[in-house]
This record gives sequence, C-alpha cells and structure tokens, in this order.
Amino acid sequence: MKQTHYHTCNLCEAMCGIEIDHMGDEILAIRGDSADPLSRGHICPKGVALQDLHNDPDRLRHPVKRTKDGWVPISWDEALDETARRLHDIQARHGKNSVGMYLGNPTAHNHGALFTLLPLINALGTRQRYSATSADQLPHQLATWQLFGHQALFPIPDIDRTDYFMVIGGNPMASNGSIMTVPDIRGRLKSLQERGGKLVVVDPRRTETARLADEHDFIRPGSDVYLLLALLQVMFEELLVAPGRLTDFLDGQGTLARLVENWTPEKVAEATGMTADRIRKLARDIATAPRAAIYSRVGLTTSAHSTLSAWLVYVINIVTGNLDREGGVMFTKPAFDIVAFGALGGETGSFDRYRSRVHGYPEFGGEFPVTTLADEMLSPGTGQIKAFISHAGNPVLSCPDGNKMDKALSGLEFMVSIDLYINETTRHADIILPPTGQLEHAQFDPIFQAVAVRNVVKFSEPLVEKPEGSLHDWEILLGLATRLGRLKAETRRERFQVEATDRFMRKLTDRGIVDLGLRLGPYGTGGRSMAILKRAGLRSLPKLAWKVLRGKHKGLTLKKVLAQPHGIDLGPLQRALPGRLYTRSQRINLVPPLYFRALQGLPVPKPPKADEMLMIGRRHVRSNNSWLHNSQRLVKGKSRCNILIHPQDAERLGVADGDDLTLRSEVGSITLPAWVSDDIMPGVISIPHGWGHDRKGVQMDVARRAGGASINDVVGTTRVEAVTAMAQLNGIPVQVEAASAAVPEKAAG
Ligand SMILES: Nc1nc2c(c(=O)[nH]1)N[C@H]1C(S)=C(S)[C@@H](COP(=O)(O)OP(=O)(O)OC[C@H]3O[C@@H](n4cnc5c(=O)[nH]c(N)nc54)[C@H](O)[C@@H]3O)O[C@H]1N2
Ligand SMILES: Nc1nc2c(c(=O)[nH]1)N[C@H]1C(S)=C(S)[C@@H](COP(=O)(O)OP(=O)(O)OC[C@H]3O[C@@H](n4cnc5c(=O)[nH]c(N)nc54)[C@H](O)[C@@H]3O)O[C@H]1N2
Ligand code: SF4
Ligand SMILES: [Mo]
Repeated sequence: MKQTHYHTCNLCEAMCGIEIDHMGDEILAIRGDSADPLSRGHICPKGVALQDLHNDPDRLRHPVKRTKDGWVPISWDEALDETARRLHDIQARHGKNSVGMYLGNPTAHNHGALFTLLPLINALGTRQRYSATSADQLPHQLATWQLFGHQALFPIPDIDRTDYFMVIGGNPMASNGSIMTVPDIRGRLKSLQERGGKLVVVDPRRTETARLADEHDFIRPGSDVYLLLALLQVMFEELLVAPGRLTDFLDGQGTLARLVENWTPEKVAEATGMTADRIRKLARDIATAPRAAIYSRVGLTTSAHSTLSAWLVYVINIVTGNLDREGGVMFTKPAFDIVAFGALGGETGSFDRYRSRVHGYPEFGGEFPVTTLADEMLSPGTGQIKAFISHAGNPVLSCPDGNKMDKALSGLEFMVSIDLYINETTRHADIILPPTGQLEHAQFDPIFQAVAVRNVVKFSEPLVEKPEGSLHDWEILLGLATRLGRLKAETRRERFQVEATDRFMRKLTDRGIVDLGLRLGPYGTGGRSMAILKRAGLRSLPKLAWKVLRGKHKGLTLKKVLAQPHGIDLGPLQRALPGRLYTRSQRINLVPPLYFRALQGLPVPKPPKADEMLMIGRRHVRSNNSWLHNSQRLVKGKSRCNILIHPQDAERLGVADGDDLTLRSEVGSITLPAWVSDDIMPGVISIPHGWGHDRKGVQMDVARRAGGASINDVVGTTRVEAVTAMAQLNGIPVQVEAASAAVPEKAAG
C-alpha cells in the first residue's frame, strides 16, 4: 500500500522538509513538503536523489575487512572487537597520541553520531584529533568565541527582515546556505528585493547568487581583509559608526578606530581590484541601511587572512548596530540549545592550549588543523599517528595535498572507517563499519536548528525500520567506545564507569537525548534541572536524566515535536543580548588581543603580479563535497568539473572553450577542460572540489566514470593561515597552460 512519509533532508544545511511516497522500502517519489514551516516546499535535486543513496548497490550494508583477496564481509562483533583490539594495542605500544581521528562533514548532520562522539573521544584520549572544521568554518568559530564567548554562538542573518544583505565569500544559491540554514534562498532573496531591499555580492566569480544581486563586485581572491579594513576606516572617518544599544556592553571602539585609521580605500584599491570610490559607497550603504546583514562564508574562511576577515565581518555588523537587531544578524533560540549544553560541558572554545608535534600548529577546540594530518602520519617519532579512524570524511579528496594523504594513509599500521562507501579514503582502511543510510535513521538537527534563519524544531522518524543486522552511527561509535574502555580500564571503578555509560546510552538512545535536550531547553520547563546541571556540570546528567524524562512536563517534549511531522515554527529570531553572551564580563570586546596581534602581522596589500593565476573553488547545487557523485541523476550530462577561465586569459594561453588546460603547483598537476566565460575575474580560475574518483580501488561505479580530477591534488599543505594554520583552499597561485603545450611531468623534472 502506498504511504507518505515526512522527513528532513540531511544532505546540506538547509534542512528541507521532504514528502516521500513509498511502498515499504520502495521509494516512489520525493517532493518538497509544502507544510514544512521553514522550507515551505523547497527542495533541490539532491533531496530527490536521496532515493539513489537509499538504493545504491555500492553502499555498504555490512562491515567489511580488507584481506589479500580483497574485501570480505565480517560480523559486527568481529569488526568492532578487532577494531578496538588493534587500536588499544597500538596505543599500548606507542602511546595515546598514536591514534588519529578525523570527523567529516556529515558527522554534523547526524545527531546520533554527535551525541556519542564524547565517549569515544574520552576512551581514545588522543590529542591527534582532526575534522573538516579546519578546512571550513574554524575562523568563524574562533571569532564567535573571542567576541561572544562561545565557539558555536553564531550571529545569523535575519534574511526575512533585512533591508541590505551583503554576501561576501558565499554562494547560497548553490550551497543553500551555510551557518545560515535557509531553505528556499531564491524565494527569500526575491522577497527582500520586493520589499525594496538590496542584495550585494562580493565574489571573484559572477555566481548564481551574484546573478540575482542588485550589485556585484569582483574581488581579488584573498584580499577581503583589506576591503573590510577599509570599510571600517571609512565608517570611523565619516562618523558612521553607530552601535546603538550595543554600546552598553561594548569595549574596544577606540582601539579599533586607531587600528583601521591608515587602511584607507586608496591604500587597498589596487590589491582588491575595487575602486576607492566604490569601497566608500559600500561603507556608506552598509552603515546607513536601516537594517543590514553582512554575511561571509567559505570564500572568506578558506582564503588568505581568514582569521582576520571572519572577525572583521562580525565587527562591521557590531559597529553598525546590526548585531542583535531585527533585520540584522541575530542569535537563535533553539529548542535543543547546543550552545548551552556545550557550555555545560566546558566546550565554549579553546585555542593554542597545546601544539602539534611536527609543525607546532595550535590546537583549536581540541583539534589540530588538517594541514598537518598527513605529516603527523608520515613523520617518525614519539606521537606519530600509526592508527587512524575516519568518520564520515574523505580527506583524500577534501584536504590539501590528496596524494600526500594517500601515501600517509597507505603507510598506517591500522585504519578503520565509519562510512557508507569504499571511496578514495576508506579504501585504505583495514575495516569499514557502515552505518544505516540517511532514510534508515531518525533525523534531528541540533546544529542546523541552532543556525537557522527562524527558530524551528522538527524530528523525523526513519522512512524504514533499521534493516536487520545494521547499526546506526551512534551504536557503532558507542560500541567502539565501550570496547576500548573495557580494554583500558585498570580499576574496578573504571570498569564500572565504562559499563554504566554504555548502559545509560543504550537505554537513553538518540531519541532520549533529544527528548532530554528539548525538556531542558528554552521551550521546555527544565529550569530547575538546568540550574542543577549548571552547578554540578554534565557529570550529573545520568542521575538527573530519568527524573527529567519521567517527570510531568508542560513545555516542549519529543512527543509534542513528533506530533507535528512537518516541524514546529517557533517564530522569527529574537533579541538576545547581552544575556546570551558567554564572555566572562558579559560584554563584547571588539579587539581581543589575538586579533590585535594578527593585525600587526598583516602584510601590506600587494598588487596582482602579471600573469599570476589564482585558483578558487566552486559549488554546484547537484553536488555535495566529494560524496554524491554515485547518483546518475546528479552527475548526468556534461562534466561540471572544469576550469572556469576568463576569455582574456584563455586567449593568452591559446585555448578555446572545451580545450584541456593543465594546472601545476609545487605539489602536483591536473588536467581539465576549459570553460571560457567572463563570469570570472581575469587572473582567476574556478574549479569545484571533490571530483576525480578513478583512484585505484574506489568502489563507486557511477562516480568512477563521472570524470574530473581533484583540485586538492594541486593545493599544498604549506600555504596555511598565519594564526590558526587552517587550510587555504581559495586563492591558490597555480601555473596554467594549454595541455597541448604542457611538458610531461617526468621530462620537466
Ligand atoms: N579545495 C577545496 N577543498 C575543500 C573545500 C573547498 O571548498 N575547496 N571545502 C571544504 C569543506 S567546507 C568541507 S566541509 C570538507 C568536507 O570534507 P569531508 O567531510 O572530508 O568530505 P565529504 O566529501 O563531505 O565526505 C563525506 C563522507 O561521509 C560519508 N557519509 C555520508 N553520510 C554519512 C553518515 O551519515 N555517516 C557516516 N559515517 N558517513 C557518512 C560519505 O560516504 C563520505 O565518505 O571539504 C573541504 N575541502
Ligand atoms: N550544492 C552544494 N551545497 C553545499 C555543499 C556542496 O558541496 N554543494 N557543501 C556544503 C558545505 S560543507 C559548506 S561549508 C557550504 C559552503 O557554503 P558557501 O560558502 O556558500 O559555498 P561556496 O559555494 O563554496 O561559496 C564560496 C564563494 O566564495 C567565493 N570566493 C572564493 N574565494 C574568495 C575570496 O577570496 N573572496 C571572496 N569574497 N569570495 C571568494 C567563491 O567564488 C564562491 O562563490 O556549502 C554546503 N552546501
Ligand atoms: S537544499 Fe537540497 S540537499 Fe539541501 S536540505 Fe534541501 S533538498 Fe536537501
Ligand atoms: Mo563545509
């Protein structure tokens, strides 16, 4: 019998509600759910392709082990036991830090995994932790921690009420928003313009978002920091700085004014590729708009000087009085308040408490930057990574210098991947532990509900029962944590603790944690329990949990959320300051010392070198990082993995549209066809990341044939951001030539 199921797509951050017609396990159709209060029926092609993931014959359905004769299926007990034993053995011989762990992007989309990471991290006790954060949003998190006291307290553009929306280094029309959960961005931007508001885009490419914009400025990759400093200089000089009610809890205005004093538009114009007049106009427009939201994303945070740039964008929002203002950038009030829970666990943020072994890079939030991951595996000595865990990540394609990463992974003593596929990264694993697929587990989004442009809450049941003999991500992570814990426990007390945590989590399950979080959250009525937690810390949670869950509750509970399968609208963003601040003083210091120092070290802007080509990335609505290329529906047609290049540059290089170009850097070279168009700045080329699946051993049939190459084979690991050592993935200098003219690599050496 045909049934309809409501779900939330978890492929990107937009949290679109979807409506699935199905007969048991057979999916008949996937549409946007028009009753979803946030996405209002919006869906993109990836949402429809969830059925391809669900049915993909290449998706692993049971644990596999690599042997001389290839991959063989093994039982869960065997797989988990052996994994724990190997990890424990390596740590016993080489110390705790000999096991490395990397968490990829989908970890953030999987509530079960998020909830069970802590026991595994505790059981491992390694400092060799990594994640996609340092190839993505680290500078935003550093800035929110420094300014607002919490690494997850992000100001979100109040896009539905703003009059002036500036996007700098983001392309939400392709990405569907990031650290800004905003399904149906097109509709929302249209409404902005219909009510007389303006969309302004600053990007080296005329992107899909720029095409809708009222104004678009090309900017030279990596020069945003100079533009932002000049915007502030104009604002101070022309007395446009007006923080309004924020002044009551704001420090450092005088320092900031002095710091930006010399960064005049004239000084930065050539380096940015924008005129001084234009920069002045932008500063005045932002400052005089009744309500403005300046928003930046990966084009800024993965470029040169990303630490400073990310901070300056927030600073501009603050000094123009747009922080915590309706129509400006605001904080959410999420039903499951991960910000508050993070604080209970002491996870408000940290930086440079200790440094990495090989390059001395600073820790951030308990992790080292991915720019040193391969070197930590390759460089011998105490603390060398000998064993590795990858969870929902594909560092061979997503981290700088994929070939080095390949080499590093192939030299490990042991590797385990918790992943759905045998891909570029997991092919190096000894054991792969595949979790349930996207429609086989429940869906709740503690992270993305906390960064959405409206306060909403929703919990989706799985489409189908968990298939016999499969495990959810959280069960795998907990299974590993418990087994490791058992092997490590030395005292009776420690053994008791391991079993108690295991029992607690299995009894509670992912649903219990959601329920608990909702009851303790701002719409629950767990005020007293929350106060106890605040005093006693998260350690008291197990004791408190059952009391909270079994008690009578007037406020929000999981049951109430489940009764609304389309989700519950909790209203527009609301003012929250200064109460929401986590800084000790409950004030905002505009210029924390870290940024003061970083600014002293900022080099003077340089005009572009003649003939220098800078490579930037590109996202497309039919793709998602490295892992959705096994859906025929999404990859069909002409390959999108090509080199967008300006006609002037194409002419200089003697290539026409479709001809092959070879890119070279100090670490590698790739060849791809040219896409000649003036949608890109002269001197800049743009290529999407995450392609090139024909590496030996990849078992993704459609992806293998989809063509393309990985740009991270050209991006090296030495170009790191000065403060955090996070990856620079945009604005990479490369040599470009017609493939016909390229000297083969060997002969060139
Ligand atoms: N050059 C360049 N490089 C980039 C970027 C760029 O713009 N340019 N972007 C960077 C950014 S922003 C990011 S976030 C990273 C992403 O980098 P990664 O997170 O390392 O890579 P993904 O391509 O997202 O790979 C996700 C993996 O998770 C698996 N997976 C999917 N769902 C699940 C699940 O529910 N559970 C488990 N266990 N596994 C699952 C998939 O099979 C796949 O192997 O790439 C970064 N790299
Ligand atoms: N369809 C799709 N959606 C996705 C993803 C995907 O791969 N595909 N990935 C998801 C992930 S993990 C993330 S983090 C988000 C990212 O979300 P976004 O940040 O919106 O992603 P991008 O489309 O890469 O946008 C970055 C923009 O920065 C521009 N840019 C590059 N260098 C510079 C620079 O130096 N200065 C300025 N001003 N601009 C620059 C690029 O041209 C590009 O338009 O998207 C998420 N959503
Ligand atoms: S925009 Fe597409 S991929 Fe993102 S949540 Fe919506 S349907 Fe899923
Ligand atoms: Mo990302």
